[in-house]
Amino acid sequence: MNAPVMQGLELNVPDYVKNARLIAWVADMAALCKPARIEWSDGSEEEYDRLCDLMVQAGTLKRLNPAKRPNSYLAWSDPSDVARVEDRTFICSEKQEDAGPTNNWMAPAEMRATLNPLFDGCMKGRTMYVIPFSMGPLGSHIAHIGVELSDSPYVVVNMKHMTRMGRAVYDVLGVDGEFVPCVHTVGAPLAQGQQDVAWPCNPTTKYIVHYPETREIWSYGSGYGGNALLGKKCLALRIASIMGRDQGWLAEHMLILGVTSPEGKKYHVAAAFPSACGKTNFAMLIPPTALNGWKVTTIGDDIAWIKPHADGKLYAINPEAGYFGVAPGTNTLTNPNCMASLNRDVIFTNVALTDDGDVWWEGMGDAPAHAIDWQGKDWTPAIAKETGAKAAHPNARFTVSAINNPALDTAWDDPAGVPIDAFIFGGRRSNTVPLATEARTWMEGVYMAATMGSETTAAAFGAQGVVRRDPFAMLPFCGYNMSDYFQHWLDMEHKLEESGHTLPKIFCVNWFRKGADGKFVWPGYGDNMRVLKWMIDRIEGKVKGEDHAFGISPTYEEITWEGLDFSREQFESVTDMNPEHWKAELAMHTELFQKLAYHLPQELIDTKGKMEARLTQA
Ligand code: SAT
Ligand code: MN
Repeated sequence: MNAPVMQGLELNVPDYVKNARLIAWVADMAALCKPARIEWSDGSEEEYDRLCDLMVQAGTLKRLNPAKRPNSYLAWSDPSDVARVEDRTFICSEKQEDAGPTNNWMAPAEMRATLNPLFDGCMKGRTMYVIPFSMGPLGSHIAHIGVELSDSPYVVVNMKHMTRMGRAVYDVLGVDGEFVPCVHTVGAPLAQGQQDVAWPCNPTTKYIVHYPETREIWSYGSGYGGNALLGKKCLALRIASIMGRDQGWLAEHMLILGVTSPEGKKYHVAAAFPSACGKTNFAMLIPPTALNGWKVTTIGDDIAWIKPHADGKLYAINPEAGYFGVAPGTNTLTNPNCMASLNRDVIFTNVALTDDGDVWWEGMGDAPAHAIDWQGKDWTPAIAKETGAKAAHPNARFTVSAINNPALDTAWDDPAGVPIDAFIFGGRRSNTVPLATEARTWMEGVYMAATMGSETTAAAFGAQGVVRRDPFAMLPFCGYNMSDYFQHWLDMEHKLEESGHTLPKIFCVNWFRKGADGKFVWPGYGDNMRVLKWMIDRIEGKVKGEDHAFGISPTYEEITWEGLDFSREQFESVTDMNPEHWKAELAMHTELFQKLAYHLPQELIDTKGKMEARLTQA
């Protein structure tokens, strides 16, 4: 391909890039964004090292002590740019009803008229990187390709961990293959000779925009996480949920686990939890020694794409290739596999720098006597005590490739995916919701997921202990009207049954019930294997459980207690159905349903009616 030249800017298309639509789009976007140069990212180690060196020189990254954390870096973001910005995230469908009441909406023409002037010249003085990536194993029939244009080298190196990124994607894309175009800018053009800052971003203007009809993503003003790594929440959830609706599959905010029994039989579960519910811990769970012989392996920690297959099963892949996880609270007790994953080849963002060139965060273990906090200030335990200053930002992250995880499932990269035996939904609830409940029907399972709530933690939302409804843990990630999404899940049952599919069982869990003393009753972490085992016993028809208004829960005798001192009374306190609490709970479901009234499936209202009737009988 000859390199077209525009305004003195070389497009520099490598000869292995043959997709005409891609080249034309890059040319259009370059003409709009006016970068100083264009680089076609090849995803090589050489490129990764070169960009990291560049960012070390620019002050964006600090190289950590190679004796402590080989090949690892630390980034400190601008204090105004530390998390996804839900209130700046938009679904720009033609009709507002199609975005639904849970999404911010603007008409596409109006949004384009807003964004065009912002993007005009937005990359001046910077490099535009062309980042090709596959969400899912390269060439998998479940996978999809995206190409992100970004003026952030931090995005390039993060995308290398988080996706299958680089040259090989072009072979799959070919001459006329489809891709989702994703444009990202930090929104901080550089004037001639202007000195750059360590973390460029736009402190006042941010837009994370999705166009469902044309399947495009435009992101302006932030360099952080899901605002900037557009393969993750933007493509793999918001845009993919729309593709799933149109094409008959599911894009879900779910981790995927392999669970192998002592007899060597393997099961796969996909589980959805809102933020701050220990999703990464569950994805890397180590069973207690007493449950000898059970093994848990990770396929994915955050997102699942699930498609029906001709053999009658639902197959899931993890569209990602790495983990962008929350660091604070992670330690060798809560998640030893995760800590082992972080030994080398990691990009840390917004954790503290210790005096010996390593990292530290709250909840990692013994505090260092001195560190530099995520804002570059001196930090000591005494300062923390006096001022409350955090060494690490509560949303501080690590970016690491999945291959670093010692518990990685051998099938994690299998293009065919893994067959799903059960779905699990769970929130953080100090009361009301039992430890584990099986839905008697698909319908009941959809109801559980649709009405799922979770108590907010101070870190995430300011107020603590308020129940926030988070249907399917998809509240900020569903790219279309939430009630239509419920309908899509309900329709799946009939479609799958008609085509001879076996439906996975659906369970609801709650690890977070508190006792009268305000403390968690259930030990959680590795002991959650006891609940997983009960679910598998249910799948195998080995146990009956106990039927109640919400579904079927385990009896005390049905849980394996070896190696854990957990009394019948304690078990009661994490499983009982308090009628007063459930009355309040159903009132909150009513409120949610009122909010989601447009297109809300009547079956959900009927299911609620049945639960109410049963609760008043009891
Ligand atoms: O920043 S991400 O969207 O990647 C993670 C999250 O906020 O859930
Ligand atoms: Mn997530």
